[in-house]
Amino acid sequence: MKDIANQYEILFITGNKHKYSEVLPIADRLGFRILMKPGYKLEIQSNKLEEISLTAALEAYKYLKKPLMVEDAGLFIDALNGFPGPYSSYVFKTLGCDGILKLMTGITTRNAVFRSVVTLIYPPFIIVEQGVCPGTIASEKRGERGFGFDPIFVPERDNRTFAEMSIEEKNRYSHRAKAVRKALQKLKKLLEQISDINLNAP
Ligand code: ITT
Repeated sequence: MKDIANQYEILFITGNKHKYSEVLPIADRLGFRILMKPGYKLEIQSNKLEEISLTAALEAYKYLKKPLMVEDAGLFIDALNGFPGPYSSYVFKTLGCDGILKLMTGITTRNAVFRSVVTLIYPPFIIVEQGVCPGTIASEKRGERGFGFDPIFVPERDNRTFAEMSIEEKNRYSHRAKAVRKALQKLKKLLEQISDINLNAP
């Protein structure tokens, strides 16, 4: 089958270079060209990642009118009733990893999940996919790589934090990698399907 995805370019609406570096190899493997586009992500106040992601994608599309993707993520800590969740960006800026570790002092149940919601607009398609990465909150910061809460998050089936991993290693587990892979695979399949349709047929 012809590699249809190769012909398509998708803008990644984000101001976060780390996210872009994580998504790049996944898109590349599927034959898509992803370009980072900062400055167009509207961040609404909502307690639902799906709503934040979809609204940001639709708003960006209103201005750019080009195929694009938005990814919104958050860290949900069980013992803190899902905090910081959809407020992760603000909480990272204000409390940071140290603040979260402080809130977790003396707490032995350290389960948490990273969740990601990708909205991909490629007319006539709008694809929304989720990715979840279960794990635990470490007792101290470890590692220099990555961004955000990476130094304190240990994914299930490993004992290193995300900040101790290469991008390829983090992508084997991460919420973002799972959501982006699913969304791009679905798009590729749909593009292949519509390219088989003969629009001039009577
Ligand atoms: P955008 O421009 O794409 O919005 P952002 O960094 O603000 O970039 P999000 O709103 O999706 O991204 O994420 C909220 C915060 O959650 C983010 O700032 C990090 O602190 C944290 N976070 C999300 N994904 C993460 C990951 O893979 N590793 C570590 N922290 C992450």
